[in-house]
Amino acid sequence: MNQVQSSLQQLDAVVVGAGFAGLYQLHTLREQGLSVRAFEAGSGVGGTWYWNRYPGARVDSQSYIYQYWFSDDLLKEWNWSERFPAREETERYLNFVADKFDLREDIQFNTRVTAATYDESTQRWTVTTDKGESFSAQFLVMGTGGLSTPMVPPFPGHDTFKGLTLHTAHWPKEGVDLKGKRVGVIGTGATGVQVIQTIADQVKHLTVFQRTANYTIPMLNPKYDDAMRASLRAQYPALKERVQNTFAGFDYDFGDKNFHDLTPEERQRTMQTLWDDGSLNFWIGGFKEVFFDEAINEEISKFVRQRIRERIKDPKVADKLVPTDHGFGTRRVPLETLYYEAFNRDNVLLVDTKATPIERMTEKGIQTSAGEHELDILIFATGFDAGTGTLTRIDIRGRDGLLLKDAWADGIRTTMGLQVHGYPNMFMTMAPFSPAAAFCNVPTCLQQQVDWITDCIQFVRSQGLKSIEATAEAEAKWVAHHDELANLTLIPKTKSWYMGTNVKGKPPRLLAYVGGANVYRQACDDVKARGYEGFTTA
Ligand code: NA7
Repeated sequence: MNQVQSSLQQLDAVVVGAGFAGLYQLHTLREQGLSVRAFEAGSGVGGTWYWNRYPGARVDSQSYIYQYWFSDDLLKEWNWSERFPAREETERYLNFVADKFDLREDIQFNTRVTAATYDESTQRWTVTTDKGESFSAQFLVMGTGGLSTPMVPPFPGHDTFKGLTLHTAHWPKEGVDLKGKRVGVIGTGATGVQVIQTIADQVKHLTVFQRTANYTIPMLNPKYDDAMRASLRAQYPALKERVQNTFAGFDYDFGDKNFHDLTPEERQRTMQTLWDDGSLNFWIGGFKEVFFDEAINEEISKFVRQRIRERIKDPKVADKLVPTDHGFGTRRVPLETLYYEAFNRDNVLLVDTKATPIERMTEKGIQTSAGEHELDILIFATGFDAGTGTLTRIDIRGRDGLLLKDAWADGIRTTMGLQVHGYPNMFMTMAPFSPAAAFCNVPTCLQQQVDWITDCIQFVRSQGLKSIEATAEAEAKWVAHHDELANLTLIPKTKSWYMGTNVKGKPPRLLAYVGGANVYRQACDDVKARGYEGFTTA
């Protein structure tokens, strides 16, 4: 160990982030007897559910599968109150987990990791924080989340606006009083939908700036009573198994249903049944052809368009809200509750920013090509630099000082989203080219990744080794496999954060592995079973 490193605090592992992945990773590594410290930029645990405090924030996965499976006690003790819990409940759950397993004592809050440098001579990472501290760790796990770097469009005149601007992911803890205010919302993705439907009847006037209309599914969100909870609890062992064996880590799956085998009547009936489930079942438990076959996708899209149109009073408004420029399911499908009814209100105005683009922000509000919209508050529901954004904003330097941002400049590469060649002993969760990056019920895929990382670290230590690293060959093979599958789907034909096209200058590339969470898990298990095939150890 060199002099500089030996003067640093020595740890076995550093975990970055205290959301779903970070909390579990801290727990599993500690259970193995490692000295671990987690760093979290927020003042509390929860990750996404800590930061995104905007009105109406809610989970689009059913609570009974949006949870940890590792502790029977936890499964017994935690009571979900409804099918799709609000942000506050999910944050409470993650706090409950942190308390139950005494995780806080090893989490340093209000601390952002700014740099991590690999030292080849010691085979250790030096991790630096914004508090000016540095730590030396053998292993580094980035639990930094896939949607944690918010994006605000660089509209000219931003600073001239005299009102309040807010990004949904940086919502103040103390809340914002929107009553009696003229509010603008830019963005109609999953976040915008939740904000708009929640605040429409609270504000004096709401102006929604929509660039792309989205397909949505109405959420069915019953409250749970003790009987319902008991019934779900009885299913937990089966559900724990089930979610690991489906395409997207949910309890529902495509199964054997083939759209082309059905008569038109059967198609309509099946679609209606899936629709009535009030969940993402219609999308990722429906027909797999939705991702591959343009004609079938169009038929399914038509069904959804009709369901949307019939709820909107003004046909001109409906023309704007009904998506026509892309196929259903090729971007994230939000669940909604009375979203379209919000646009039937007199105090809500929809502005189509493709027809009348936003030109600039002014002192009073937003100037589009058709005129000025005066606002007191402007909410940016404008999304994130997904997948890579958070990792490339940290000064991560692997072998030969190569900055991760530069390593990815000519194209993203990862080995199963878990490692990058040239960055030994560094692991990632929710990173590009794994299903966790987008096509998964996030806790299912994060637990699988954390378990794999934990086993891998255990393997290195038990063999008396110091490092493990994906080979360039294995990485190239995985990337080629990822790209091949991605290009078989319709997803690359549509602009979305899935493709990185929401970030200026980001080369279009499907971020998430589309082979299925089940297939991915098997691939990860196979690597492990073959003694970490495709990885070199030292
Ligand atoms: P998304 O899904 O990336 O949505 C961002 C929205 O903001 C989307 O409607 C964008 O329109 C819109 N946007 C972004 N920049 C602009 C500009 N310059 N002008 C007008 N409109 C703009 O982010 P979310 O936060 O809703 O959701 C992210 C994920 O979090 C979600 O998928 C869930 O998995 C949880 P566009 O569609 O690009 O035309």
